[in-house]
Amino acid sequence: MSIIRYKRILSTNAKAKALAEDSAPEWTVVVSDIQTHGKGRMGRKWESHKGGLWFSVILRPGILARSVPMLQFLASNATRRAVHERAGVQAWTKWPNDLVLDSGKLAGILVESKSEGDMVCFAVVGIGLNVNQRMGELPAGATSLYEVSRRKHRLNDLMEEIVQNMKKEYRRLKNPVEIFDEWWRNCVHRSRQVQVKTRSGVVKGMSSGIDLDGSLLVETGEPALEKLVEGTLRVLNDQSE
Ligand code: BT5
Repeated sequence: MSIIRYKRILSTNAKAKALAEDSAPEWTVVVSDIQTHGKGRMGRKWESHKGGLWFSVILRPGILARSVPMLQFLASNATRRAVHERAGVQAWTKWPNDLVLDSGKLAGILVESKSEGDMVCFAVVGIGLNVNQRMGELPAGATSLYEVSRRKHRLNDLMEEIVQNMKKEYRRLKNPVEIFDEWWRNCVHRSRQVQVKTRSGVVKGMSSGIDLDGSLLVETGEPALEKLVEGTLRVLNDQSE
């Protein structure tokens, strides 16, 4: 694994994409102390002050373009396990790309890729993990490892563990059922009532599973099952919400 380190950068994903276009090998990692234009999904901003772990990994997985969402689930599993093993914190996965604790959003993942025909040329897996920031340094609705464990963690150890876990998970891409199973077993909204805002409206119902293409299955009763390919999810506390 070759690691390229910055003190400050616009976005590690943007840099990793440029390097991948320039033939950088698989498992090249770009990491920065600060991102000035950290990216979330759908043009959202990712706040990336000092104290968090902001990095991107270049992959050349040789998979079909339609299988790219799998990488998001693979990276979530790898990050969840590293956080447990290295920091002793038990986080939950949340569809489609978050790790959460009771106190808020701990991490977000942004996968960007380039395809030729049906096949992926490269994918960049960007991981943002709130580590040593204190409450006042975090955006609303966010939490950090420091906030739950009350101790500082080494960013580099966490990053190396996440990348090692991704490497271990990599061969599962041929049998993604295992990736989705692990993700679903640790999902915060498994069989719970949820509300999902999608581009075409709001869907409410019981979150009942993940399809092999990464879609969320929601039992609404009208029709019985909706399959959502994108959206922003909120877990409802009870059926009356
Ligand atoms: C994500 O988007 O959760 C994907 C975030 C990926 C960030 C990594 S950092 C390394 C790499 N380089 C990049 O430029 N990006 C990747 P999304 O699901 O759209 O969530 C974005 C929303 O999360 C924002 O609209 C805020 O509400 C919230 N948010 C922003 N910064 C946050 C933070 N540090 N912690 C928790 N929540 C945050």
